[in-house]
Amino acid sequence: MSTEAFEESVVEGIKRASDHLRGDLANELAGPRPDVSSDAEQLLKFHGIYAQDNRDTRRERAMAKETLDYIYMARVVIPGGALTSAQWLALDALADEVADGTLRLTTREAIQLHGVLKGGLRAMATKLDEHWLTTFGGCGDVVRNVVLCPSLHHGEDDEQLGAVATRLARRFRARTQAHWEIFVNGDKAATRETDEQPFYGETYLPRKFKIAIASPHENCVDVFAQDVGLIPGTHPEAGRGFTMVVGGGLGRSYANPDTFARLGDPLAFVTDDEVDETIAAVVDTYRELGNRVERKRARLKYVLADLGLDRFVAEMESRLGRALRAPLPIGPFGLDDHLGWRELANGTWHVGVRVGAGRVADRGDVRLRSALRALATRGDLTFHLTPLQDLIVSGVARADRDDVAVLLRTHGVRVDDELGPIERTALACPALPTCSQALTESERRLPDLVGALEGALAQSSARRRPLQLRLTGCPNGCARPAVAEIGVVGRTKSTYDVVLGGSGRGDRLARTFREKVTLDEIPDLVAPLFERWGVEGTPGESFGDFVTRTGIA
Ligand code: SRM
Ligand code: SF4
Repeated sequence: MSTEAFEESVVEGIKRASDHLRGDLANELAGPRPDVSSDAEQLLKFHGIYAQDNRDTRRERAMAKETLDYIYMARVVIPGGALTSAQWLALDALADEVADGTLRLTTREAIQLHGVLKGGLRAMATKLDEHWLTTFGGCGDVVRNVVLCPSLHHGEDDEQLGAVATRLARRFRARTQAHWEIFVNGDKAATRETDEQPFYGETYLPRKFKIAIASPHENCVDVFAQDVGLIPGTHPEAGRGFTMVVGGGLGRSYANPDTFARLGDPLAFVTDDEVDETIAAVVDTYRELGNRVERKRARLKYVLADLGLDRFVAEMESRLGRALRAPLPIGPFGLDDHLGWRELANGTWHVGVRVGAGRVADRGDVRLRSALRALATRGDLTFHLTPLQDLIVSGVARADRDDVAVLLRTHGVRVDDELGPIERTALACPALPTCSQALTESERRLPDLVGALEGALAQSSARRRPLQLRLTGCPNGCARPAVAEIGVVGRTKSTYDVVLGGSGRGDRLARTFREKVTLDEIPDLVAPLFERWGVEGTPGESFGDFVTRTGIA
């Protein structure tokens, strides 16, 4: 696929001229305007910051010819998703000091601060830095937050696997002082890293690049939706390592039929010693062959789709100077939402808490944010984010377990069996009012949709069988609806497409069931399917497997 005949995208030029991601950001941030230029918007992304405006007030302000309500979203990268109590408290404080009073846990184990004003960005970055946190690399054309199945922290599989995410994050972080210089403190930055980009070069990657490490037992990270997915295993000759999956990605665009969701292909088995250099070879191949003209078609999955796996393997082998080892067979995966109380091998306990579209807030009787703050204040706990937008509080001593349970209950936080069968694993992206790409509502309508679908389920013969629902405000697919048992995807201002048939284990794409329906219509559309699933489904058969086996979707 040659792109030489076409002009590179504007963003490529902005990156090249940016002096390693500086551009004119320092001046623009210091200036009086609440917004920034479009060039600065692109560069800010590399610093983990999105320029947005409050879409709830956009129309009315534009009609009144008033300045839009410019706000910023800042995404804190947390490789492997683990935070100390002190870090949690710092983020919690920032939610009030600079943001909208909430923390938003993401589907990639990061935390977003929403509604930050331009004047608050430096204070935010400085406080994050004091707690060994950063937004740098949260967005932009680089390797994004490295996701890890939370069970890999807990010694259920292998204690050392928890460190792999941090190691990879360090290995693939862009080496420029720009962030610390612009947002934190120039002098301090000089003692950190150099501006050399031996790995990324001046134009970084064609687009974002995502890595996740799955448990060998279950697929909460959606390993087939990643640019590179790693599944731990033991090879009969090579010993311990990972089966590597490449070229997954779920975003697509209605306007561009040449875009599509794609599951990753098993590429190779790599030992722990080989994993860094093999991922580097994948990233290098992508850096050279990825599309730098059309950003909507710039992801690694299109390189795989266009080249084919065999030619991709040949590219990899020529870069590595050796043959790749064949991958081990994958799965079948089980299901684990990581919720509820569990005892660890070391005798401590952890509790997985359902957050609900990742929004940590105090709302009505449910004072989740206060509960988590109170827990963090108690001391030495670890807060593990999950790829299902939830949180595991770990390190609870046996003697404290009851106290923690009471604390959660008195704050209105329901755990485990108290959760509904769809509510339990439902995901939604933020969409309106912050996301610039949103066609429809998502997070704000999730509770209504869950309630209506659980009502329909309860009235069917399937009753309380667990069911995976994922809702997004557009086909970019940030809550991964393309692999959901029921995916609901914003289509027009008031309608959605419904896809069905993901397996719940992330290894099958869902298929279109209905197009352009309203959210209110969906429960009636799927209710007859719930009834058939209850009556005709085989024991233990998931809804997604049922609709696929019976050809409904
Ligand atoms: Fe995403 C863009 C939110 C995970 C595919 N995503 C966006 C932006 C930044 C909108 C924008 O470009 O202006 C959204 C910010 C909205 C807001 O106000 O917060 C946004 N994406 C999210 C989060 C917060 C959703 C969530 O509910 O948690 C997730 C943050 C992840 C993180 O911590 O890094 C998030 N996004 C995903 C995922 C799921 C995943 O990675 O596991 C996907 C599908 C997988 C994939 O990459 O294919 C995803 N987001 C996209 C895309 C489509 C990319 C493409 O290949 O075309 C966009 C659009 C873009 O990049 O231009 C996008
Ligand atoms: Fe925004 Fe679309 Fe992602 Fe939802 S799926 S957050 S609407 S880009």
